[in-house]
Amino acid sequence: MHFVLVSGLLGVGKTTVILNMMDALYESKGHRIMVIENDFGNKGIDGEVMRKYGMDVQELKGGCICCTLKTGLIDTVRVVQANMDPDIIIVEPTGIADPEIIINAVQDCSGIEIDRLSTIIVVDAERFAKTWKMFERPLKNQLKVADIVLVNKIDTVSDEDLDGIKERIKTFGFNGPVEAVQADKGVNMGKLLELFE
Ligand SMILES: Nc1nc2c(ncn2[C@@H]2O[C@H](COP(=O)(O)OP(=O)(O)O)[C@@H](O)[C@H]2O)c(=O)[nH]1
Ligand SMILES: [Mg+2]
Repeated sequence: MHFVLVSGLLGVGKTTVILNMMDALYESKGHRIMVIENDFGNKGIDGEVMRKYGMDVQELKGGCICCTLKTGLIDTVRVVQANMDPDIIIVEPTGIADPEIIINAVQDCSGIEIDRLSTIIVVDAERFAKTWKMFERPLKNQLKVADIVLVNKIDTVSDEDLDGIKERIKTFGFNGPVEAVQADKGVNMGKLLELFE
């Protein structure tokens, strides 16, 4: 099972990215995907959406999985794997969750078989310039475990702003792939799908 964490601050577009990925992964590649949601933004992945992809959604109630629901997440992943055995489990934690804690928790847990683990970090191009100072610490924590960074909402910024954001991400210590995307229109999402080859 391929465990995929889609992390990033509230409103950056995590759910939009996941919906876009599911279309590509399910419809063109036929992967069986399960999404575990711990983020209750205005745009949720509800049971109806998951049933379209042949699965039922699991909602974790009661807050952030990295703290209060750490064991809740583990149990959920274990049950999902045992009962549904999907090819891919995608977890969307709340914006404030530290992805490293989640990764350590699922890796250390017996009863969960993970062949592959990928961490996708999403940042919001529109808000990045205004918020990076305030969120420097959580951003650095997220980048530490990222396999790929998506700079989302590129429709809202200039090329110059985008260069500045990429530069900042580098100075934060991330040297992996940084992709500029517009998730709500599926623009430039190809590189992300390479994670699933
Ligand atoms: N302009 C623009 N808005 C986007 C894009 N992707 C997502 N959004 C919007 O950003 C908002 C937050 O998206 P959502 O996926 O719910 O973010 P989450 O909280 O990280 O899951 C929604 O209103 C989306 O429609 C994009 O590429 N461009
Ligand atoms: Mg969301």
